[in-house]
Amino acid sequence: MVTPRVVVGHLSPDLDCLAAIWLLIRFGRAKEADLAFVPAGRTFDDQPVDSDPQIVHVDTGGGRFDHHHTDDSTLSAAELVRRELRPSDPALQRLVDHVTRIDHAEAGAGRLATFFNINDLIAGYNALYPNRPHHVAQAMLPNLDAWYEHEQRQVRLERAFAARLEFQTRWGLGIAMQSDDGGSSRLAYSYGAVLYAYRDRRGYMGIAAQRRSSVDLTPIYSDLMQIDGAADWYLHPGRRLLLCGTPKSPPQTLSSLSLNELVEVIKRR
Ligand SMILES: [Mn+2]
Repeated sequence: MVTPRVVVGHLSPDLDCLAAIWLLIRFGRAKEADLAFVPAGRTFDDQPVDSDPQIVHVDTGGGRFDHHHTDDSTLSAAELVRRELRPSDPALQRLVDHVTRIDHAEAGAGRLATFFNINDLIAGYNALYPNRPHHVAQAMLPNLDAWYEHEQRQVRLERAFAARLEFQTRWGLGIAMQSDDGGSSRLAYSYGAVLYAYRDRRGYMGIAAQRRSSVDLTPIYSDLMQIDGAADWYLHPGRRLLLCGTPKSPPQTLSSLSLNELVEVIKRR
């Protein structure tokens, strides 16, 4: 793909349009390109779409990166750009998959109306800057960077989860995992664990139990005070969370236990 000179989206840009722009800027050498916004469906200066390879349209104009010629729910502008620029990046695939699903849900019944979500954020930017879609795009670029970072982390966590340790506790299945990013409650609980333990690259450790379980980590906390008393173990008042170091509260003293040793402590109870 040639270096774009102008990237063209539609007025009041939505998530799909913004994600496609972000992909071109981040992975498609469009960092220096001008952004332009036209009424949805139209083209830059009403020229035939894709007639100038340096003018790239996304989510409008009916060209190579517009999906409105089809009702294929696996397609979006962002997906078309992703396939062109970076077809085998698993984190990007996850991000764009969400974008595509959100794009089609919005066009359909609007089933996303639960908690405040990324569409609401974009709607807020479009309400703040109704005549300045460039502002909306500039505001959303770092959000998409952060989302991509998050998806890269999820991919790493899934890889680490594949090397998990499983063990039995008196409450049910326990899972232990060690990774740069620590553990993932979402992965552990969806796999059926009642409790999981983790250790991250900084040596932060923790044990967490499902909210609806009857797990009480108080005895394990007492044991840890005996054998690892110098470390900053903290038992949450709910008694289903036992932590030694979190990004919110870095510990003064890390645990001296390995993850396996922590699992042995858990198994004894
Ligand atoms: Mn779209």
